[in-house]
Amino acid sequence: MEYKSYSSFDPNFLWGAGTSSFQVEGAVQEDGKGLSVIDVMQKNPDITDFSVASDHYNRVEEDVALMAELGLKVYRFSIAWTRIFPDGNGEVNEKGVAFYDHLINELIKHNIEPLVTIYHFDYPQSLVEQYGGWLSRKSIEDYRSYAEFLFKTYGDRVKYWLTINEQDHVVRIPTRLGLTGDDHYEQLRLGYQANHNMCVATALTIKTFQELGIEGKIGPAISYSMVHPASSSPDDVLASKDAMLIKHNYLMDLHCYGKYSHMFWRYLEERNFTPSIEDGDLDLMKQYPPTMLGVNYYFSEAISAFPATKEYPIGYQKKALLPEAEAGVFEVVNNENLAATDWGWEIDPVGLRLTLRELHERYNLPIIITENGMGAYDKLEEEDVVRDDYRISYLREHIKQVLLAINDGVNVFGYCPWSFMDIVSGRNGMAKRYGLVYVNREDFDLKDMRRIKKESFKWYQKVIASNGEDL
Ligand code: BGP
Repeated sequence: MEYKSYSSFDPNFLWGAGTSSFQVEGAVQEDGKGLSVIDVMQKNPDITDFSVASDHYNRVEEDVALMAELGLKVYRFSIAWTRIFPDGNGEVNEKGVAFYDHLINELIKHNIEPLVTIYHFDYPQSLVEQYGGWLSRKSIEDYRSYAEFLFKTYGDRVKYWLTINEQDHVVRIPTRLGLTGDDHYEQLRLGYQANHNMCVATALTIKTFQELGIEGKIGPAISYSMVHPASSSPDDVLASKDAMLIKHNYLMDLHCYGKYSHMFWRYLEERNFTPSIEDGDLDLMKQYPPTMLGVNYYFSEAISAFPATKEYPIGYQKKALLPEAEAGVFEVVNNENLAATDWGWEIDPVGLRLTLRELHERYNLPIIITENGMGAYDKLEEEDVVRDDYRISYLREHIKQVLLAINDGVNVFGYCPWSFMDIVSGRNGMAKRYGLVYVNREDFDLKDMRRIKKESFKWYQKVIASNGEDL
């Protein structure tokens, strides 16, 4: 029997790169833009705020020309909800609409596909003040009608739409829900209600997208870090399966099947985290599943059993950004087999192949990798040289695994390194650079913000020109 093996990428493979509105644009209150929870809640005196970021708002033509020089086939960016609707609903801000119209036209002019993230963490602060934001079911219609406005305004030129970026991060990082205080468990309880409302909003938005007859694909951009059992001990294997469910698959089961699995619902019940569900919610999700999937992959995690004890009773969570450990369920431990970045993220290209296979087997959707990259302390040397060979090696090894996953039968149609240019890291300021293009500013010194092509830019230019042959 003749087995087809893919020794190279499809000629139409979408080589891209990505950013997000709040991390790249700046101009947080210019031209009528309203405040988001990021502008209001995410204040960390040790790192820069997002008021200037990479000043992309004022440098669109220059930046898109650089994307064209790089040879991008697709550019992933997010639309700031409060540039379009400063209060999240109600009045439209025409200058905000015009900004994205101009960006999309510039991309089309350079034959670059726009890949739009409808909402990437920067939720309207006004909706939090009006009714508690995602905690209230009112959030569902406001999100759907915002998305509908975007479809009607840009749907003639935008074929790829990402509904919500990393919904699990929104749920687990209270400030992104506009929550204050430090009652971790109460915030989680509220978070799972917000999660349910976001899933209903996503399904209704996909319904609207289809009813409008918009050409193209739509789906969430999920964060997915592969997990490995820390040892072959059956308890560690069980813990790794539970971790996969609690960190990732609970959400994809809702988006794709409108289902709270028996184990996940029990997990929620045991902790009094169960959300209120209205008749028809789950059927809606089941009826309007995503037609594509954006996958954000950076690292894998080794998982060990974490038996509950008197000191750490069942359900105890080490207060962490994302579920890092929960007594009676699992704990993330170091993986001695892997090197890590300066921020301790374990570098695991094979984990990307495993992630793609897992998603293919469970959900069978076309996939575009919407984030994959290495944050590092890049150094600008004499004559504007940035020797980020570590980033070239990281991206090269992950791209190799994407082709292997395609050989395994996974439908991957694009790859977008994070990030096109240096941007403000959500939690680490300017120091944690991801860009293929260096932006000459520091956290507290704007310098001249000039753009400088890193060694990885020149390398990726060849990768794209050779359709992935010249790695
Ligand atoms: C993802 C977000 C991106 C970006 C990335 C890197 O969660 O979608 O916005 O922040 O993580 O994270 P960090 O900047 O914290 O290294």
